[in-house]
Amino acid sequence: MGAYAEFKDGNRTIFTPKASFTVEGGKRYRFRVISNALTVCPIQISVDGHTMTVIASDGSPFQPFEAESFNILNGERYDFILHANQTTNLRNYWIRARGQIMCGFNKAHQVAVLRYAGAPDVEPPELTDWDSSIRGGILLNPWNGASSDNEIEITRMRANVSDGDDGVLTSVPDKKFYFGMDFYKVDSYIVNHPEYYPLYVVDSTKRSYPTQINRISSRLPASPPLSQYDDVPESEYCNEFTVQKNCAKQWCSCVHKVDVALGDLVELIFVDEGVLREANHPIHLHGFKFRPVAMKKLNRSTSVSEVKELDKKGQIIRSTSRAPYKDTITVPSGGYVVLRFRADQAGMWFLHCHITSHTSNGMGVIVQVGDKSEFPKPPKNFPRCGSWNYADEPYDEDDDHEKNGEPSQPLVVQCINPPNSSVPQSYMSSRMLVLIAGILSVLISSAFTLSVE
Ligand SMILES: [Cu+2]
Repeated sequence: MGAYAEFKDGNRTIFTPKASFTVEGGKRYRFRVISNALTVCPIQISVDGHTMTVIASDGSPFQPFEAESFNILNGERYDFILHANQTTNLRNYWIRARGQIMCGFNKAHQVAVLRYAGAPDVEPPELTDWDSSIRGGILLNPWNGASSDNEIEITRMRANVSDGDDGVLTSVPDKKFYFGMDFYKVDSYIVNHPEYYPLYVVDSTKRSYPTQINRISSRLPASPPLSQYDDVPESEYCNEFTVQKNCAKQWCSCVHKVDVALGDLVELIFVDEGVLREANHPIHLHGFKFRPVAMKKLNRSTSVSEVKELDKKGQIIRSTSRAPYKDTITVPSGGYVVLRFRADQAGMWFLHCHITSHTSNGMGVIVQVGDKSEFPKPPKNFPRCGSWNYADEPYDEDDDHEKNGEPSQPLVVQCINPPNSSVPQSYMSSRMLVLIAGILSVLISSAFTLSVE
């Protein structure tokens, strides 16, 4: 896979071959790039000697935009047209992927070859190390908002279809949610234990703080709420309006959920408070394409109340036409992003940071759209899932559900222990991680695998 993966064959060292894309001079090629990065890892994509015409993101087209490079974050997809404009003195060029933030600590990078048909069969002469892979010029999608004229936020792209009359960009939202998020200095059961292994006993450089939204570490319910709505007690859910504790002082954990009516125009304002560390959280919404209508980094850190105040004063200017369609977007650290969508699909939709460990540690929220009577019905014999006590129901080989090749009754599998169980939260987290990682691995595939040289 990776050009830097090293194998030994006796005394010989073998590197895996580099990916190669052959083009004919004078033609245009569409490239589709997907990031399945797991950690905080915006990847800068560029092609030596060429610019890229970026035409779409997350499967939705926008007006073509010429750039020297773009950043792609976890779960995002970008489509660009490469004009193979070399027709004489043909040679080959590097296609580069350069990891940043946490991937920058180890200088993670990767290259592929843009091979011109008819060019000598040799690799490009330019260095391929991380430092040599910085590309200047116009950069699309800086992760902390634009800090120069060369940096262009994704919110500045323009959809290439007219807005229609759905009022998403122009009407007053029916529901508006502020989501403050960050790493927070609170003793959680996720990696610490307030009594046996509290946060303060860990060296300050090695602490792992819980990632939360509105100071809540979300957990997954014991049963899937879409297909088994009544199996999830209402008491498992909470949000900032219902939570009983002071979550700034005590760890708060529940199935984090907010409710909207079917057909509501919803506005989400994500604020990365940027308190403990500068990281970035690519936010992904299932079930809908949202319109990012505003994005700004305010300072090194900020707060929900500061952003609310700006909004009250009319200082958050929203796009009112042709905002692009996206389903994943990063939020500037110490800044905000404003997203709008029409909640026209009933169900339970997961909204979460696309960094795996952050999601499994609770940086997610369920958006319930509509009443359960409006939800689509699960198919007959759809597998069921829930808490299951082995002692209550020992396995009976004679009652094998695979008898005759068909399940005789809905399959019951154990998923996650209920909140009142004595099972430690860290155990629950690891199970959530497995579940979420499984979902993510189905949803996305890799375009580039980064390695450290
Ligand atoms: Cu995150």
